[in-house]
Amino acid sequence: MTTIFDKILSGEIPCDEVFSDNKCLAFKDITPQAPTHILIIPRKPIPSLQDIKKEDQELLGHLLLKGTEIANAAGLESWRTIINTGEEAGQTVFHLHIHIIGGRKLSWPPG
Ligand code: IU
Repeated sequence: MTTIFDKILSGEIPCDEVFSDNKCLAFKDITPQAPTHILIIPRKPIPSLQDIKKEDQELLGHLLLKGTEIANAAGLESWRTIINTGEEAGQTVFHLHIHIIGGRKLSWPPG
């Protein structure tokens, strides 16, 4: 199924790009929940963490490593890394994405 993130990856829909390589794209969330709110998405169209395979292990590690690099480049000392999985957990776009959220005090537990 094609999602809006596929259209962002193809360039059909613009984004505020933060980082890009041959495995992933990072861009600013269109509805930021904090001063820094960046999404990291794989170029591979994996719908959610429910769908990951053993073969995706290296890609997932790559996304997390890039998340830390991107958070550091944004000047964050603290941040939250979130992957909503499934509708009840708040997933609205079914193309795997990692939220990097920071720049303000974050409360716990999440809603
Ligand atoms: P979620 O984990 O599936 O709820 O996150 C989807 C995010 O994608 C959410 O934070 C939206 O604001 C964000 N987003 C976006 O950045 N650009 C878009 O065109 C759309 C959603 I649609």
